Amino acid sequence: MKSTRARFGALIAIVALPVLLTGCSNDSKLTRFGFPSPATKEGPTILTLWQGSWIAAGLVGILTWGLMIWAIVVYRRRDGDPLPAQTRYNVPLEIAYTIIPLVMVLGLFYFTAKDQSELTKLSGTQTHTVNVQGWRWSWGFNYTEEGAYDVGTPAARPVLYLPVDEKVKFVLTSPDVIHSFWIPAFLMKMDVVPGRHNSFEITPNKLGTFVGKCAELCGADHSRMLFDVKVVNRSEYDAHIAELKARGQVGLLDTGRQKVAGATQ
Ligand SMILES: [Cu+2]
Repeated sequence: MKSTRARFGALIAIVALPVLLTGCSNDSKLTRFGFPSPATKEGPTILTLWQGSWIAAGLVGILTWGLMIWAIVVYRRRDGDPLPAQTRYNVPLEIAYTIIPLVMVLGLFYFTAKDQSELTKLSGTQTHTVNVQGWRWSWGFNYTEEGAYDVGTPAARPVLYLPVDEKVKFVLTSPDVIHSFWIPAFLMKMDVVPGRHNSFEITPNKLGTFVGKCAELCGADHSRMLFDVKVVNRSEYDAHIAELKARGQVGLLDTGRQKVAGATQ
């Protein structure tokens, strides 16, 4: 019996070790459970929710698998053992395994709802507003305050410029079907729904070039709905806007697919 307990203890240690190690080491893809390093001020809130959910799930998994393996090993039928008494309809046990998962689901719901309402709140204090238009099969960006736009095609992916450390509000519109505006490094995505103006605010705080894509299967060329995001200094941003204007991309984009003048609300 003693050796069985020792083996069980070793098993738990092996299962728990990666979890404990990931909790102790520095920031890496492993400790982020596969998430990219957040490139926005809001990113750490989303990352913490993701990590917390995985750690909670891992602990529940270890406890559940541990108890199962323990029961299987310690109480296994040995040669000559009679069939044990078969128990069923244990009401306290059934109440317990109804209530415990309910509490866990409510816990996950509470933290998710709390963070989500914080992340989708519109403060109205943004410095820039970008009307993002997604259509089959590319994207257009209206820099509303600046009065300039950029537009892409699947072959020439558009580039969204954002100044670092300045809050931007995205207003998402679609003239055709549902798309989803996703910049993985921002740890945030939102559906682009025809007939709706979905919005969120974000403050990019890392310089660099990031990939953006459509995250809603929208048809044959869905996978070609790519764009780049360049988070740059303010001077570089202003220069880019001036360049768009010099190319004649002034005012609001009207691709002929929809009226966008009302998309700044
Ligand atoms: Cu799409």
